[in-house]
Amino acid sequence: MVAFSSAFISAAVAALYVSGAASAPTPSTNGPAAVVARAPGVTHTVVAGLGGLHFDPENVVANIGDVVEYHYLPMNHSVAQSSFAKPCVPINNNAFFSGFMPTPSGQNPNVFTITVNDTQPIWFYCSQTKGSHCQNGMAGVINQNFNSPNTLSAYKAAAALTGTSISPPRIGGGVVGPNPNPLGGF
Ligand SMILES: *[C@@H]1O[C@H](CO)[C@@H](O)[C@H](O)[C@H]1NC(C)=O
Ligand SMILES: *[C@@H]1O[C@H](CO)[C@@H](O)[C@H](O)[C@H]1NC(C)=O
Ligand SMILES: [Cu+2]
Repeated sequence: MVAFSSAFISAAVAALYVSGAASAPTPSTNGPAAVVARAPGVTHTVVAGLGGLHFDPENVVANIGDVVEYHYLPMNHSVAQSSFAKPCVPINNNAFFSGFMPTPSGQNPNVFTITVNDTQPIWFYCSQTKGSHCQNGMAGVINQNFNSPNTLSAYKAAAALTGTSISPPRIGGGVVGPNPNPLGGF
């Protein structure tokens, strides 16, 4: 997916460059804007269970409109949304939740995708209680505020002190769909 996205962006940028060069021999006010423009819905792949009880990457920087696509490795992970203040429990009744993705081997045939709607930090965790995944570091963040004490390491430290995890009441807040690259290795 990363390779595909990069190629796609490269193609898009090349197309902008070519069209800009063809139509604008001298710099115009439209030039810089065209270069800054990016493909909508750039996809960030996050792999649940890569390197043990871990999301990889676990600290994602995404723009509004980007998509975060969660892939699942063995054994039986989920992704759920919490607040910073209360790790390992749903942020509210509308917390996004992928459901559990039991995966005996390889990658799960499904992925869970969420759309980034704003620039606020989004905290996520695996709600698997068997093995205490969240308490053992299976947590991550999208758009951490790097000027804030609310860091991922602070979140994980607080998570480790929670007794157990709670799953959101229902799957939602994102889309469960077919894995676009189920045989891709991580
Ligand atoms: C996956 O984990 C959930 C939550 O612990 C559990 O309810 C479910 O039975 C598990 N599925 C499998 C196939 O182990
Ligand atoms: C973004 O907005 C959509 C539509 O309202 C919502 O379903 C989704 O959960 C939101 N994404 C996040 C990460 O909250
Ligand atoms: Cu897990």
